Amino acid sequence: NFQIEIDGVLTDIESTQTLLEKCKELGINIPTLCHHEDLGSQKVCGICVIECNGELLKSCETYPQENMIIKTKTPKIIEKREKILKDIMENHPNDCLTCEKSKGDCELQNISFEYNIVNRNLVDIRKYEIDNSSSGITRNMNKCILCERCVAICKEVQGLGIYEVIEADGVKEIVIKDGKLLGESKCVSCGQCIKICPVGALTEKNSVTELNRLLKNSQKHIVVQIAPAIKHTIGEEFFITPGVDVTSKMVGALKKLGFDKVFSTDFSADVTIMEEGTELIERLMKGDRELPMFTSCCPGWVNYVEKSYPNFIKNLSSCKSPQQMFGALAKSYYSNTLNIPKEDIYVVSIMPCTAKKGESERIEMQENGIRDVDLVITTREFAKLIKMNNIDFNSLPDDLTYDSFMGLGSSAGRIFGSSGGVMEAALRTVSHILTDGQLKQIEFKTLRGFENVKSAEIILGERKIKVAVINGIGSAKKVLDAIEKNKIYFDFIEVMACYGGCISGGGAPIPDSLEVRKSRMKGMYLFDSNSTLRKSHENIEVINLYKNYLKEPCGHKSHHILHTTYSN
Ligand code: HC1
Ligand code: SF4
Ligand code: SF4
Repeated sequence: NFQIEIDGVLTDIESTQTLLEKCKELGINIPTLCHHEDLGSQKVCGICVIECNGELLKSCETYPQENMIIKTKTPKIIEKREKILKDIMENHPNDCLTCEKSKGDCELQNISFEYNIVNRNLVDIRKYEIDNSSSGITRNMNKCILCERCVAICKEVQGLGIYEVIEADGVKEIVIKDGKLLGESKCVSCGQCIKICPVGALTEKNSVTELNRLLKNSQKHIVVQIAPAIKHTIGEEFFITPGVDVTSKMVGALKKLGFDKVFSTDFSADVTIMEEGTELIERLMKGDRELPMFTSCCPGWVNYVEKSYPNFIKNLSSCKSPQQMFGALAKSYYSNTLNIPKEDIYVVSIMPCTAKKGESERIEMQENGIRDVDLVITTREFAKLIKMNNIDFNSLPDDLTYDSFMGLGSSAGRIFGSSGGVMEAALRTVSHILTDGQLKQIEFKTLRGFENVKSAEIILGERKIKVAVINGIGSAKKVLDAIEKNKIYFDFIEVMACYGGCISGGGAPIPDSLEVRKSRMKGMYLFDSNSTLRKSHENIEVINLYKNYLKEPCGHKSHHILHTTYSN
């Protein structure tokens, strides 16, 4: 360890700590455009310079030495940062007013504001075609500032490596490997690169403009479902602490926006548990289908299996995701019960996920041209919709609930949004069935949290089952390789493509640091521990669905409406 001087104050610093890390710890603001706490490798932008014994050094790659005297805001530093920002701005389009990352999510805009740098480009400097080939992501390389964060997160965290850096004649570019468009590549649409891109070069495909128009003009009966994670994250867009459940305000906003019915995906998550739990028991008992069974609710994960590990397609549960189950039930059960033709019903989803857009467009998720889910917006787009319509979110009432009869969800359905939650919800119901209600355990805490791979052995009546929960595509790859080589065995595996589960989805509010994600997860489990309805099979709206319509889980009608097939 060393003792060094930073801005005139003596401080202790570990030899392995960079000066950037130390300054952040001391609360000294050092701007960064390429460095990010989730990543390690890229050190390219240079804006984090500090003065060390009179010399300018990048703080992200400088480690302490004897007798260091550090200054963090001298005229020399400011001049260097201004120069870097001006160079970037000279090559940056001047369309901040319409940029998706405007209003706080663009780090370049925020830092430029702080350093009083104005983008004065009057000519159109665009040279790249905008890549709209992906169902979930728009890639506009005209805005790219070459920070390499997208390259790093996709390779280091997600284990995919869709992007690469190339350099020719001194010109650097970020491209998709093999010269492909994003939609043609093995990208799973997880959207993690969108959240980490400091500018508007990577954004979700915009569906909010279309939805806003529809809400004002359409004659259709428009129903909306809200994913579990939204309830604990949308508040952040309105300065509410991460994790706080803002269900009532959200319902209030959706009513004001003109939706005919406001429902919850927690309801169809409970239905998923009935179907997936039954499917698991069938696979375990009959032994005639492949184990392990994988959850199928995360479309990023399903995309990954289809594109990169097709041998495991047979292991995916045949259940549609809760989003799609909701849509399919809206166009059958709901349509029949209220006598509204399904052609006249328009289903909107609010999801924390960019891959959900593509899931809703799949050919398997429609019948005779009628889609289960008609349009998906992300959490960030939902916030935009509220702001576009001048709704004061914080002043909305605190006593509103969802409409019946597809609005009630158990807290098992709610915890779907956190890594480990789908597994825990399934175990609550599967254990009830297999032990005739004898196993009283509700909480499976070893399966919660941010560890890459969590596992447990659970005795259910006569049988011991081995389960695992996987956080992120990068970790899934390692487990799949080990299963293929017969090095490990599991009966049932939950996989979520995003680190922490849907609370960290590609459509979540920005920024979503680990600290923010932890608060979101905590909020979700707090809701669960305070709930009096903690098991999917005890949800009265689900019981009524089976009594009045489906008859039994995995029965004939369920198979037709709620189950699916995969392709490669
Ligand atoms: Fe999810 Fe799911 S939990 S996938 O994370 O199974 O997106 O929140 O809606 O469908 O319920 C997302 C969240 C969501 C589905 C459920
Ligand atoms: Fe990689 Fe996910 Fe971005 Fe696709 S969406 S490029 S898989 S990080
Ligand atoms: Fe950085 Fe975004 Fe460009 Fe990727 S696309 S290099 S994250 S600016």
